[in-house]
Amino acid sequence: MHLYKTSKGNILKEEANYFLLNNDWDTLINQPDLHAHLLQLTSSADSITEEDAENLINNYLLAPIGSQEVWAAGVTYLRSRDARMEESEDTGAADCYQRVYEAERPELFFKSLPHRVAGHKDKVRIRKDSTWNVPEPELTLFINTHGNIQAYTIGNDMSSRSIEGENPLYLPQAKMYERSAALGPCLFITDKPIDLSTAIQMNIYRNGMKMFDDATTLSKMKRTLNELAHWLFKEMDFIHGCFLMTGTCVVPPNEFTLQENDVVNISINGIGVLTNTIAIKS
Ligand code: DO4
Ligand code: MG
Repeated sequence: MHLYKTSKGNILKEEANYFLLNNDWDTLINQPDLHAHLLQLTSSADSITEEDAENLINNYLLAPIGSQEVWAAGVTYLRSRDARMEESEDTGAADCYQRVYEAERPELFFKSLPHRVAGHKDKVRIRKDSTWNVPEPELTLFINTHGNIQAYTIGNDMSSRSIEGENPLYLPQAKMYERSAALGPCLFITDKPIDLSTAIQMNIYRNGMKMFDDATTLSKMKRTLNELAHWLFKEMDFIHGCFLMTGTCVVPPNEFTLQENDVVNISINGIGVLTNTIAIKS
């Protein structure tokens, strides 16, 4: 099932049926068993027409986040390890990416507070002091307060490759700035773990022309999703649960950098498409 957050209520799509749930988002999603909870709600919630639901989703959609922090994992795919090693080869820091790729402890970093997160069709930013900018398409987990993965969404971990490539200690500046994270369009809730043969795809358009298009599957990830959740929850409590981006596996060629007004579409089969337009601080 798919759960959309809108400014006029939360829309649950379960098979061909739509329901309007006027519940507080944090309470609604942070359940011990979200799938069972939502199924139970369908018996008492107001069902609405497909037309009304689509109107709300098309015109009032918000990022599917409440008070949760957004965290991210890095270097979870070989493609990401190779890209980091290339961008940092002049600074002698390349080796740290090889080591973290092989280590038991994953790279985990704080990505965003909720108020900095963009939703579907919102603008995301590139930094003015960065010369090499890319979107990172990432399967993103919603993990409840007990540390259990309850839902999936699409994430865009906007990144400055020039700043991180200059020195890995600049990672927070490469990764954390206003509108550097996007989530959406909805939460995908299933009672089974997501199928790792699921495709993740990203394309980028400039002035209507396709500049980049590539895809892979989640099965290429070196680590398991539960392993990433487990490490994040080792010494952290999340009272409303949290979101965890799981790392990128699709990287544009090294000569590519984003420009203002580029349009980035990230799709994950079964979840949907997350679209964002690139902006620069005015
Ligand atoms: O090591 C830097 C971050 C890597 C990352 O964001 C990714 O692999 O997705
Ligand atoms: Mg990333």
